[in-house]
Amino acid sequence: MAGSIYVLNGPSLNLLGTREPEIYGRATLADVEKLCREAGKRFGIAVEFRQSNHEGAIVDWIHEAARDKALGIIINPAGYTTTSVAILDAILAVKLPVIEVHISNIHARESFRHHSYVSRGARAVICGFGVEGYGLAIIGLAAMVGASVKS
Ligand code: CA2
Repeated sequence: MAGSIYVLNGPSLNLLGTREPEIYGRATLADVEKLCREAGKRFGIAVEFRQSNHEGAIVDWIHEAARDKALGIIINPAGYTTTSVAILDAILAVKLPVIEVHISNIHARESFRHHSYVSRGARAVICGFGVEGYGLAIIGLAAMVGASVKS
């Protein structure tokens, strides 16, 4: 493998596919993990896939990604998007390329979902593509770090 990327998921995303399917679809987090591993494999990139309901755990994993010399981070901060200076500070500290992903189109939803602290530290933001956004983020991150499709 050419290297690894961390895919980090915030609070309640462990419930994906079991609640509010009209907003988030029917795919489970296990389906998203599979999608990410398959997308990474096309570029020879290994995927560290994590989910936590705790802000500090996500901060620790951002630090871990840097220690492990990961190629970059894809993060769906979920509810921490609009509150977490701590996650933003961790992203700014590690200097890895970060792509922020949201399953739903946060800009077409309640106004409190529109402002993201995380976006200030992200190289790109993807929202509204459903769980396919994770695959698109991996393609985008691979392009950013110069990884090409393996034959
Ligand atoms: O659209 C997204 O991916 C969000 O990051 C999801 C967050 C929400 O707070 C953001 O505004 C947008 C909510 C994640 C909660 O996950 C659930 C998944 C399935 C059912 C219920 C909650």
